[in-house]
Amino acid sequence: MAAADKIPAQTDVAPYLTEQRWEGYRPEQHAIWRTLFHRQAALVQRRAVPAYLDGVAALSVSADSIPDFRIVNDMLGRRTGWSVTPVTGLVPDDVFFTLLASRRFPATCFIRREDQLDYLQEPDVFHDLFGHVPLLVNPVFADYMQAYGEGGLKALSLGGLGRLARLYWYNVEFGLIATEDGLRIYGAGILSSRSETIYALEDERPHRVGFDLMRIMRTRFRIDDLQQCYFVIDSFAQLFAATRPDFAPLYAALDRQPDVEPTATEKGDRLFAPVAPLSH
Ligand code: HBI
Ligand code: FE
Repeated sequence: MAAADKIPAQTDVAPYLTEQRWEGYRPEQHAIWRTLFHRQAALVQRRAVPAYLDGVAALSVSADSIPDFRIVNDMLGRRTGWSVTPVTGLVPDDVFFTLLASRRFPATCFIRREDQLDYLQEPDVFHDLFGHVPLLVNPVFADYMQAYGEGGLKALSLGGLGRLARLYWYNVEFGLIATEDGLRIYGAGILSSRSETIYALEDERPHRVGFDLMRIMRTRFRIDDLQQCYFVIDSFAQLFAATRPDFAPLYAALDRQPDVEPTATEKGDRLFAPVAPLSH
């Protein structure tokens, strides 16, 4: 991604920023957070990458209440210089990338309703704070996310946005990582979903393919169901190193290669077996 020499005219992020107004949450809303937190914390304990669990502990994101961004930011700022920036909802791509490039993570403030505990297509505060923010405590991942924002701004001017969105999807949202204790989860879309946390690691159906940058950028994805394909990195350092070079020649090369369906495998794929079912 790198070399942010073609950043487009300054994007105005201000219209999309909002305030969290933590005092305005109702008790029922904190209760929804608590329910989500309790059931998910138990599941991810043995399934998430240790760096993620370290982040949860460091930020004192807990079951007690919806996190107060001011308190999270105090801690996060001291660790890696990132901050959680409250936004109105899904923001346009240029706004999203501009915020990431300046180490601000756009987070939604609303929490899902009681009848949406298991599934929600748009990001809410549980997805953003429980799923995404803990890994921003990790220095390598923190730098990767900033580089992704810079690469995104560049992709906008190179027609590479669709490719780069796939990279985000298959890593930041739905990534798996091979650790010495076996496969673990680091993608926020998985970590904030009860059914996908179990399915992504333990189900026989989805493919689990070893990280390959070009393979990822050729692979389509669906946003309305459990994934049919996951990609497995060896380390955050591997991810960061692989995405450091200039992507312009890669986008050009990809225009001459066919897309891959998420249900398909290819010659050369390094496939991982699911992990043995965990009791809880
Ligand atoms: N906005 N709030 C928010 N959260 C996202 O994850 C997000 C977004 N806007 C755009 C966007 N993601 C995508 O374009 C990226 O996946 C590339
Ligand atoms: Fe997300």
